[in-house]
Amino acid sequence: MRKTIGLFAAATLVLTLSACSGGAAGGGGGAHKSLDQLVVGFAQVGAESGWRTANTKDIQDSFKAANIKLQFSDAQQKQENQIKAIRSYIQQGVDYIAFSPVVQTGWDAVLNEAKAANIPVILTDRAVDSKDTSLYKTFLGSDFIAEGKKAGDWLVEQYKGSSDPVSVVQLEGTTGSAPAIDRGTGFADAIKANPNIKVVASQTGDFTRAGGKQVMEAMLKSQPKIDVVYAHNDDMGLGAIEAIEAAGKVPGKDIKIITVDGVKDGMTALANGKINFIVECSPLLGKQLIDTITKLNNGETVPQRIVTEETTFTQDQAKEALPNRKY
Ligand code: GYE
Repeated sequence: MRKTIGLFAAATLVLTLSACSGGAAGGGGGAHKSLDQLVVGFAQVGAESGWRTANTKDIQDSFKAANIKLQFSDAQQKQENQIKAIRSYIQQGVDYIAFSPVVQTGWDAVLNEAKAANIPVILTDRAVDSKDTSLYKTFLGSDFIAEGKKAGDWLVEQYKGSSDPVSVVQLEGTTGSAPAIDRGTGFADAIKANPNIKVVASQTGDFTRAGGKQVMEAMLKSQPKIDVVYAHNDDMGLGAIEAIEAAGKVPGKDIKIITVDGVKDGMTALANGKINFIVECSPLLGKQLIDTITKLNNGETVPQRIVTEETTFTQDQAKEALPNRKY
């Protein structure tokens, strides 16, 4: 009898092992577990903006609703903290790792460690510039180049038919981050056929309100003429509004303001006429992340890139959208 049980146990072990290695193509280490047995480690960038706060809340709420255990860490916008968090998730042997890379470069070593441990990685919100795409299962989030382009297209449209010089100052996001690089590229591309529209100064405000205010104060002093502010997120635009008002100018009138995100404070400023145009970037990535994990866990393959759908808002559209805005 004991021998029979022993043989049965051995056969089960072989079956389990083969199920694991078979599932590695799709779901890696977690392929044979049910969702409520999974542990997912999420390494967040920080809490730098209204967007980030909404993103964190949406991810935490989505995991709760799906009954999947979430280990969450906040890197305070430092890459070394994010790498530490990812290493500790690898050590704990979590089933999946998701993270929003604060900057684009410098991830290959830690991602190779996750791969060696057979833990699938999902990039949310921001991309890495690694050539080796086998280091992550998918990248889900916005198309930041398209966002920058929408901002530039709107500006070109405003000055259509005029060749008067238009001086733009740009408040960049975190240096080296995918959204800062791509929103700059998309915008430059959209305005390049109009030599009268020029970016006269461009500096990072690190995606924070305080950063945007500080940079704007300095630019108001150093630039003889500013017609337009293009801020890579709402928070920096809101900081710029404070600086513009303190300098005795009217934001939205004396100086036009374009931002990206569409969080509540940004949309309120847009509805009140202090911002002129917002390109939406949705922070609600929780559902997509859960869907992706569910698919991988079932051994299904997922596309290498999942793009979030987004719109843009004028002042009138903001008034209309505000009452139903979730974040
Ligand atoms: O636009 C900004 C945040 O990575 C898309 O990060 C995100 C950006 C977002 O701090 O507000």
